[in-house]
Amino acid sequence: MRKFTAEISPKMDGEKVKLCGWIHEVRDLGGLIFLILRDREGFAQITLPKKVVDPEVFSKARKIKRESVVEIEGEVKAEEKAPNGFEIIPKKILILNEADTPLPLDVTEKVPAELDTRLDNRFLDLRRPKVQAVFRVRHQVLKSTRDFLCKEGFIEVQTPKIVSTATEGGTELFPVSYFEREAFLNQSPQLYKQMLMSAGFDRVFEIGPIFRAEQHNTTRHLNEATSIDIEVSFTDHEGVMKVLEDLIVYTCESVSNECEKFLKILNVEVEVPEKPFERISYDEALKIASKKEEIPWGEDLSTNALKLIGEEIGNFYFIVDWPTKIKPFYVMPYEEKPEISKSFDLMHSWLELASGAQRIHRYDALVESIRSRGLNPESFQFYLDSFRFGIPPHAGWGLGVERFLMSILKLNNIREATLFPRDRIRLVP
Ligand code: AMO
Repeated sequence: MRKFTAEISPKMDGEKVKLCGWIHEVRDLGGLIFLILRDREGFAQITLPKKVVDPEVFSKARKIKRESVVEIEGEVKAEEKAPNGFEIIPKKILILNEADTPLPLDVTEKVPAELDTRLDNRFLDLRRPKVQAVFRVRHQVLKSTRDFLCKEGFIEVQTPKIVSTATEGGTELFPVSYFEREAFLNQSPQLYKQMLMSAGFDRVFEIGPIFRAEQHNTTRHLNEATSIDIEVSFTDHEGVMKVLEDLIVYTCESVSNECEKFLKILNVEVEVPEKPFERISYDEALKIASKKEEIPWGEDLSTNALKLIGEEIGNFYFIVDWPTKIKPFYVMPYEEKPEISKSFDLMHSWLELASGAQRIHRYDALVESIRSRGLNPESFQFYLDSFRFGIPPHAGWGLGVERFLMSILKLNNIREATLFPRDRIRLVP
């Protein structure tokens, strides 16, 4: 019997309905009270003319505190002047939970708040339709990702988050105490998704948390992020770049078609990019950057350099063929030119959204590569063993969900794309 506000229309004039939600606003005009009820899907105006409604209901409405949770039963009345063309004349108002005063944050957004105050009171901040809209789009991004990858024959997996080794370099690790040993929170499902190639899964994906002890507090780094990871057997970097391109286009289309209401609230349009995405090599990227900044070959591209490249290339594009020494140990070097690797980053303007590569699949070469990074192959034995008894050539990538949302929704800060962000200073809520 309970309906969402969005399920009610002026055509239902005269029908009895039950609505549940929060009291967004109270407007008391003496002989007439308007309550604005908010639920997940929108708003409804509850109109109480003193002469028409039950006196007990009227006096209850007068005392309701904003953001209290209520259940309202009443009759739909088509009313041109009301938002969405209808109002509800209540027969019964039940206060299910009364809100305290004063509210630490104004849900109606009439009083603006700083991001920190918003995040401190995130449960209230998330009640704001504009904030909630981000997470409705996030839901659609993840749903369409699953749909797409399942359709392409990928198997969804979950790998351990408590692990014994680093994968993406040793400095960004969160240690945890694991009984009498030290363990870490996983930086990436990298080693496990590769082991599943040895296990014969052929094509896997995982959507899960990655943990990075990033020291710098930036608008594009989180300490706990969500990554969409894939790994594919019997293919190379080109093969998985195509999967990534197809996924981005599929997801943008799906968000653009299914999230119209939320995109309107956010006042953004999601552009569906054209395939294939432009590819520039690391060397070409350096050349563009050199107009402003001389970056020695073999060093990472600075944010300023990426901004310049982003301006020139724009939208979605790949930077390919990175120097082997600045990529992780598992990345496959070109046979004929081992100083560069079969690796790529997917960019949106200046923001890195994903990185991936073909992997080294020969045991000896992998041990050598681990050593060359100053790491001890013994710590990786559980992983290395899976390369000794038959592993296909394989490739994969990891795509940051929050970064992807940031780019399509044009958000200024990655924290806006996370329910409860973890950063250098924030551990609660
Ligand atoms: P990489 O370390 O580039 O690659 O991570 C992949 C993607 O994850 C996102 N990401 C982050 N997002 C927010 N805050 C962070 N601190 C953060 N760190 C990473 C980014 C990034 O592009 N194992 C490889 C992937 C692979 O080769 O399969 C990896 O983890 O969007």
